[in-house]
Amino acid sequence: MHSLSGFVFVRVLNQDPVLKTLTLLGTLPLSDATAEAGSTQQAILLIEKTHFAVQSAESDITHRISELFSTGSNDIYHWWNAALTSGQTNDPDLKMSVIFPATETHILKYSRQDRKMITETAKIYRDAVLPWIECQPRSRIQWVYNILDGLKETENVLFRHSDPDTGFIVLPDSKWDKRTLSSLYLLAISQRTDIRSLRDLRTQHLPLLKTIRDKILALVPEKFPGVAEDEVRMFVHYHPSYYHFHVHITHVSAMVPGSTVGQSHLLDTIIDNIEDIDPEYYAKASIRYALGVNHPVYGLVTGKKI
Ligand code: M7G
Repeated sequence: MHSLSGFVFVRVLNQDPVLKTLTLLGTLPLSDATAEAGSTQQAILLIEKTHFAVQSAESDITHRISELFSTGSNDIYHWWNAALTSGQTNDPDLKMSVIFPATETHILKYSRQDRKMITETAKIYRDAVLPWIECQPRSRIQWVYNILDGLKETENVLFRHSDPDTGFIVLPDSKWDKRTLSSLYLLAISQRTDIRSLRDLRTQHLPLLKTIRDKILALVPEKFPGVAEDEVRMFVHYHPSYYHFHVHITHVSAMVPGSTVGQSHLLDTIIDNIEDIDPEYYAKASIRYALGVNHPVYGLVTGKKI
């Protein structure tokens, strides 16, 4: 997909004035040769206003302001709105992601919804949640296999450790703009296909978890001078959106949308819980987490229908 021509707006799914994001639902024409002429499918457009490029005396942002609209002033204080001249590839105005064709699961995930704190006991996990996870189609994590098999995003791979047990690949998360270090966001994706989530982690996985931790702490300051070892944060989501084991790696000061206290588990704490507290910690624990009420697991855990 190379263009948005033919995008037909349907509705706003979500927006956030603090994060400066807008999520639109629409349709796009199918370009597939087998598709009927004029047929369309649903598309989700995630739009975010970008952070400013690195500033210098020769090319600070004021060089790109084409118009100023005064909105008022008082004594020495002056307020304006401004319009920018057309963008450049090294200083884009928007970061956009398109999901096309988008499934109903994507639409539910990206729609504005209430989030609730709920408790998943080990029994609820075994009886209701695990069977649901096992039914998730493999196609939902096709993008992960594309990365692991070297079919997609190969130019972005920062590190590959090949080993059947402890192997993983590190690359930028699609959320990152790939330039703002204070919002650095990478992913470490395990080569193993048998760890669905935090709940599966046991003593046998400690070498994997520790290898990820140690290699990342060395890798990030080397690849991104300006980010120190003690500014690297590593965590796992429970529930994740994709049930293939991966670790989120961010700058400690990065604001991570959706990644709240109720969803993120620090990698070091996970290692400590398994190593020093109980090898079966994550099989036994009641886990309390935040979940959007559209998520199917919300209904499975609470018994409530939305
Ligand atoms: P998660 O914890 O499973 O779900 O993380 P979350 O979306 O609720 O955080 C999956 C992570 O993979 C997210 O941070 C996504 O931004 C990132 N991601 C998703 N996709 C589809 C891609 C992709 O195709 N490429 C890359 N590089 N990252 C992706």
